[in-house]
Amino acid sequence: MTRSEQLFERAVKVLPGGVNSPVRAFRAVGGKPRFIVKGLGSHILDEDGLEYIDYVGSWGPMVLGHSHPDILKAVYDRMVNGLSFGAPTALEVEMAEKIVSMVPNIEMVRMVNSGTEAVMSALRLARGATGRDKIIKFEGCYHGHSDAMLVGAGSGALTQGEPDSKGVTKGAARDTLMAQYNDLASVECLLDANPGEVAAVIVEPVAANMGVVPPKDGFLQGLRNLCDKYGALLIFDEVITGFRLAAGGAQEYFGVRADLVTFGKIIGGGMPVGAYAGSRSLMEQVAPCGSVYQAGTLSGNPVAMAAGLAQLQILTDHPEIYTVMETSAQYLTNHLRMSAEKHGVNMRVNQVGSLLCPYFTDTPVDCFTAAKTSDTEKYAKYFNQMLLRGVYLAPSQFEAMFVSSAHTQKDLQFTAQAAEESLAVL
Ligand code: KE4
Repeated sequence: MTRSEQLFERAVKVLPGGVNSPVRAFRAVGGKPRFIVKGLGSHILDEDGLEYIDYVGSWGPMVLGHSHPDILKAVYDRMVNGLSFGAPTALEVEMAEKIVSMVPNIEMVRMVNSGTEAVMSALRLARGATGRDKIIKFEGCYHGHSDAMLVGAGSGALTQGEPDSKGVTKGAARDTLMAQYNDLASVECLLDANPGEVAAVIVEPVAANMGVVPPKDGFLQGLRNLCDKYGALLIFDEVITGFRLAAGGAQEYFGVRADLVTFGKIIGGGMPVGAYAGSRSLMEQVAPCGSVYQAGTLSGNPVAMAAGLAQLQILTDHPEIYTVMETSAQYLTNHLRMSAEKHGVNMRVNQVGSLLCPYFTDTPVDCFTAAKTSDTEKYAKYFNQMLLRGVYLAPSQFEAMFVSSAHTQKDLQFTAQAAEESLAVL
């Protein structure tokens, strides 16, 4: 038995499925998960000494790669003075100021501890601010595991085929309406059918939990216009796209204004962090200055702030990183397409910025229905062939490949070669 297998045997006795988050269990791709012991730059090392080029990157946070020296130093320098106080620290102010300076259309931020918490809180604020109950989300989009969002959810829920989770009561799900991504008519139909009742439309500006599905031209602006017409708030869930597509996230990248924006992942630099942000008039409705309650023991934790701030500072100081990452993702996309064509494999590759996803289908993937035509069995074979060759991809068809600034030209060439060999034997 390998060390990972030994650890997994122990893990399944004390952790549901042997993991602390379902997608990590490799159930969609077969085999047993690799237990990771170290990360450096674009590479990770497992317990058996096997090294991989990492395209999961902790599902997005490691945009600069693993163990970036500036981030590690910031964490060390902070932690030697204490880990958590439950009292204000200067770092929380600096983090909020940093986010406000980087992201368009926001004046205030509240820090929380995960993307789930950020979304849950933003939805409560939208309902409190509008006095309306209903929320429109998109089938296949994932916004964390709060009850109201586990309806037609993507990511791990979709991976294991249960987009509607047990344990979510009818009452909790009743006010969640489902639209289709890239289909404005499906949104207007719901707004028309629920006049004066929709508090917000929440959307992933790039749907990165059904693989990677870009917004069609006009889709996001169309949502903006519909929200203005029907008096609903537009929430951009930027837990993935925030600070990844651009320093200002999807609002900057697509030039569309949201009313509330949620963040996670990158702003923590690898530590548990989430945030939601918006105008002063909206955010000052949050306790203690407003009547929308939200709280958290470790919200704004100084060590997490130190890690996140260090990462955001590097992104601010080196805007060229965004071009480098997009170019890297385009290189991989082009080589995947060429290799698939050469070996007669039905594959569509979607790419936006540093996000990409190969789908095993000959259908253009521009919506959730199309994403589901992908041959997930073939994806599993591809995943395992790549893993064998030292390339660590998402163990699910319905996740993104995350390119970082740490992926070198050598990594990209190695990955392209591994993909060529893998597709040849599918
Ligand atoms: P967390 O609670 O996992 O920090 O964030 C939830 C969330 C909210 N919104 C979006 C757009 C997200 O992608 C996520 C979480 N992303 C998944 C990966 N697709 C997390 C990985 C996992 O669940 O293990």
